[in-house]
Amino acid sequence: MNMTLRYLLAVFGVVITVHYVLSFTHTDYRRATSLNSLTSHFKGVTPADITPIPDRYYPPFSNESLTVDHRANATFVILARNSDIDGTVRSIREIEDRFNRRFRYPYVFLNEESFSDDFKKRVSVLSAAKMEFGTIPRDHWYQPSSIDEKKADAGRNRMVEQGIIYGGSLSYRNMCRFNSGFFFRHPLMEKYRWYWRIEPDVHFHCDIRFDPFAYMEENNKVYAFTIAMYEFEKTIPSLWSHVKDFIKLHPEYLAKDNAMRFLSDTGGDTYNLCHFWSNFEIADMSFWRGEAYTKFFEYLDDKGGFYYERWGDAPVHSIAAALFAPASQIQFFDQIGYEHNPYTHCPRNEDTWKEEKCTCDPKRNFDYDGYSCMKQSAHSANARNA
Ligand SMILES: Nc1nc2c(ncn2[C@@H]2O[C@H](COP(=O)(O)OP(=O)(O)O)[C@@H](O)[C@H]2O)c(=O)[nH]1
Ligand SMILES: [Mg+2]
Repeated sequence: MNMTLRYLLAVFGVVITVHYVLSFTHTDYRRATSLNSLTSHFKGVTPADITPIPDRYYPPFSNESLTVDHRANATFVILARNSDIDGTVRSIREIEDRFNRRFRYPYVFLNEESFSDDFKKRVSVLSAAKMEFGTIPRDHWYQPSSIDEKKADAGRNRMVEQGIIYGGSLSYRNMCRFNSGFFFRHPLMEKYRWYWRIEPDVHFHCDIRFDPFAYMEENNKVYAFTIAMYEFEKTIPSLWSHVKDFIKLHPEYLAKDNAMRFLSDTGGDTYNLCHFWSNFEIADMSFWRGEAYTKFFEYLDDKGGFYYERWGDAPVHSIAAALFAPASQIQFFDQIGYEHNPYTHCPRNEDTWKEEKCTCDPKRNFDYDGYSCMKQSAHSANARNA
């Protein structure tokens, strides 16, 4: 073997050794150089990019106890009825096991009626974190007197005839309006900036060893999702025209580099029905409490569509996040395996799926479903320079 060849082999050997040592000792490095993340840069715009979470968001733990002191000003929020107790217990058990036994973020439970002693007792044994139970002020929940009840009743009947899910339900409409415009104004929520919305009977399929709140705060994110899909058009027939009117009235609220392309395939003329599935949300309440969203919600509420039609909090939140925040502030968390019947987001990154001991089947990941809006969400989530 001549000298040059020997020299080249020696250099090659050193590079390979360093690569393996770094892969073994540095999670960040392994993620950044794994085939999955290298190829993802060449996949074009579908589906949404996966941003690796740097190691510093994975705090070390000893004996499962909290060893970090930079927790965000954040809480879980769970809207539930007393009759939702069994599903609520199951959801909390899972988020505790997968995440919160390490982080101990507090919980706020909200209900338009007072929570029963049995409800409080059964959830309180599940976590060492603080739990608070709030009753929702009447005017934050019930149909306002400004709504024409005859028209609302006719709207409900029409939707029942059309076979629309929850079409005839008044309580569902109260819930959607509350989640759109009021949960972040509840006195128990006022002291917090960040929230993670959880519903009864959802599933967290993977360990979540990083702190999504800290990640979002430090990376200037506003809204995070795991599942994006199409809305039933018949529940929001007039919503988009009101959105367009509002934008004409208040063009100053449109963010530069917003995610209109997630919402519209026609430059804003028509709504493509894509929205983030809001039963999972991690977000910054200062966005909802800010001027743009406050005016937006008041404008929509005044149109009465929460009752005359059946506007969901998912399209309302999603449209606002996509238009009033830059696309780079919307975060897709591939790392969080999440299920709300009937759909599951299972991490696409195989390293995550393995390391976080996921129970979901990657083959049944909703991201790849024709009904998913992941294609469009590539336009909104995780700008590469974030
Ligand atoms: N307190 C209360 N919570 C409700 C009511 N209706 C729905 N919820 C809660 O609102 C959330 C969404 O309701 P859900 O029935 O899961 O709607 P879906 O996910 O759209 O099918 C869940 O957290 C429910 O527990 C209600 O009338 N009162
Ligand atoms: Mg639900």
